Amino acid sequence: MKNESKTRGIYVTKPYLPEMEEYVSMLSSIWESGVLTNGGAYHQALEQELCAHLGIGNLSLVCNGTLALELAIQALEIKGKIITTPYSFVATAASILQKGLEPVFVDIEDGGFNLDPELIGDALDGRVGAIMPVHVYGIPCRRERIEEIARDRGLKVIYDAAHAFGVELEGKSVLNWGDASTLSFHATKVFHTFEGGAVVCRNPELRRQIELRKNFGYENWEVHCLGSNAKLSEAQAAMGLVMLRHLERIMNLRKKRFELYCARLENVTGIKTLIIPGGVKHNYSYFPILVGAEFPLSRDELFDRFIAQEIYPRKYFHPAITDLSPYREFKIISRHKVPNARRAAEAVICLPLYPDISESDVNRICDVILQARQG
Ligand code: T4K
Repeated sequence: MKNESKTRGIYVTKPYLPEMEEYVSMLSSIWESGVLTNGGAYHQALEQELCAHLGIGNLSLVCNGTLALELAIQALEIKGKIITTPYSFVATAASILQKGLEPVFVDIEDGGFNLDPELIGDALDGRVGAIMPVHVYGIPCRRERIEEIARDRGLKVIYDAAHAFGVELEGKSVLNWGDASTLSFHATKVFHTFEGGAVVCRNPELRRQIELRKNFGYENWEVHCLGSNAKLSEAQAAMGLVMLRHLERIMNLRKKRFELYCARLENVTGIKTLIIPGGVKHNYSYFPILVGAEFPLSRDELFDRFIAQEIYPRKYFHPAITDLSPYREFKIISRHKVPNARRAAEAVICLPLYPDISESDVNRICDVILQARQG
């Protein structure tokens, strides 16, 4: 955000904000009670409402999606290496390193964005303790194959579900998969609490372990384990409760704009749009396009055309994590090559998508692409 003037233009996203009065009216009870954090009334209410809304059993709110990943690794007592994807936001791999473990990067599927389960076998050795796939852009991973491998080898599975709030497959939340799933409630996400996140799990004992670790390891004034401070405040939880009231509207608006992009860009030679697989209830979180060799401009030339018109999309996720300097310098990259991730990273542009982007702005963005196509 620092390089963008943020005064004019169309940005990749814009946080949904309710009427300020609606949010401010929530604050009076915080003032009255004097409880600002450490699991107050709003915090508890939000955890319950999210479980009901998402169709999940156990959820622990935390201060962001990165700490959610770190806490899940810690609470599941994973050691050694974690197999993950090079095609994600850097937080996915950083969480592994922050916990003193080694990421092992396995390529994504050819023609997709998620970790390719068929390549996991080549990366396995006795030091691998877990698999950390990402539901990139809210498209569910190939769960059955991933969890079959995990079962056979006794590995844990943590899904980085930062993009998958509200995503379902065949009517059931993907957040129920694996040992744990993590969410991000950052301002740029479909559902936000300014900053925030959560760990979702089926096992209530695992939730208890997350609860302990997000609060210094404390329970009943005793320290039971190593912990951190990863709590969500009452003011943030209040935002989440307000956001839940607006969620249906938010999703409908996103869907409309997503469908407008699809209608206008679906048949443009050289441009690939995101395909939502059958049976998936999506959340319309991102609108990535891939700029192919048949398009008259390179990805970067098209990107520059947008910038010239004060349209600020993003190249999520360029470069592949394996090409980021800290990850290169420390020689932590596995022997496995990641050509599909690199190809996607070189071709991707995420177009602006948020609830109140206007129809005319979406049309203007599509026109930039169509005009470039026509030469
Ligand atoms: N796993 C995955 C797969 C993730 O994608 C992420 C985060 C995580 C884990 C970690 O979750 P958190 O720890 O963040 O909860 C953004 C977000 O900061 C990050 O949450 C997100 N993924 C990532 C994909 O994108 P930036 O550096 O691109 O954000 P920024 O500040 O440049 O904002 C993008 C645009 O949004 C700006 O052009 C303007 C607009 N914006 C942004 C903010 C923060 C606003 O209008 N208002 C705002 O307050 O990383």
